Amino acid sequence: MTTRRIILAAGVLAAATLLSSGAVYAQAKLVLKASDVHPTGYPTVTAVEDLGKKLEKATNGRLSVAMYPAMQLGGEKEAIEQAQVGAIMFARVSVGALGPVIDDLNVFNLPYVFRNTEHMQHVIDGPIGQELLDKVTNSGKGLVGLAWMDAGARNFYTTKKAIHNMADLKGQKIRVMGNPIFVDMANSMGANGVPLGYDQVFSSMQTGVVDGAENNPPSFVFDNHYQVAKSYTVDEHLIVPEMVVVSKKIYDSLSKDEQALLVKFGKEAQQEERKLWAVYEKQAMDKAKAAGIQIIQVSAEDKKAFQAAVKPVWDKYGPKYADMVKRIQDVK
Ligand code: GTR
Repeated sequence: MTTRRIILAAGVLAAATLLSSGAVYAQAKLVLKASDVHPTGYPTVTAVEDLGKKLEKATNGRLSVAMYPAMQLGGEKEAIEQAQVGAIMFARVSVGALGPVIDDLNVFNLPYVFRNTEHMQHVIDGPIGQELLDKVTNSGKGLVGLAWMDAGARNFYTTKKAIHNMADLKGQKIRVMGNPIFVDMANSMGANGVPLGYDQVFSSMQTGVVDGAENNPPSFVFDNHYQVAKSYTVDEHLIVPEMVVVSKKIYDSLSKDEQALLVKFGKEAQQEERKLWAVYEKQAMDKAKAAGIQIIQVSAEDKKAFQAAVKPVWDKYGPKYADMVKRIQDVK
């Protein structure tokens, strides 16, 4: 155990002792910590903050949320671990980062599994979405799946050689999220996939450790990646939604009424974030254009080449999720 983990564990133990002492617990105010890699003003951050305001009002201040944005508590792997041990309540993370912890979610990490972002929204809003939230809750991994969040589609961006078609990816070192599916995806397209935490993306591009990365427009712009990567290629290889997971340890310590409030406000946060996302995505593209970023739209034909290239990824990971993939495809 690192010193930090020991301190965290000690804190959790102290909190648990306090919580179990009946009367104190009933009255005690509880500040629930939330972690997000994105800065203040980002849709996911605002949606969780607003959830916190509603919670505070509805519980007369007994519960409130303290947001730690902009990677103050580390990257997404760290956020998941902190929620698992009860050191924080909310981890808003990508399903890309959650897949290695809860394998059922990896079906959403298969390239081109969704036809478009609207299809993805219909899937997460429907029975499949609820089923996967429940899988998180019942996984025994110390997490409760509370809500989904939109994150648009992911595209490639590079610091030196712009990507007009797949051939331009050849040999380029591209940062991907820490999930083997994405490494294989990048490699199958001819690039070298380099898995790194989100906290390392900017500096790795700046120092030339990687030649580029891939992400949605808001992350590209509002996390400042566009200051080092000057071309952005719209190919939409991944549509990966995000989740707000909460610590099961803390969740279980709440009253049934409080849990119900959390679930209700979680559902509202999902819809609120979607509206904020649509505005933010457009703002990001406008800002990128205004900053002189070369925006490259891949042709329909080239997109087919990208899709064909990821066949080995589907051959390797797809069969396990065949039933679920079929159900996803059946969603209109
Ligand atoms: C962003 C996402 C983050 C994080 C990041 C990444 O789009 O909102 O949760 O997963 O991508 O690439 O690591």
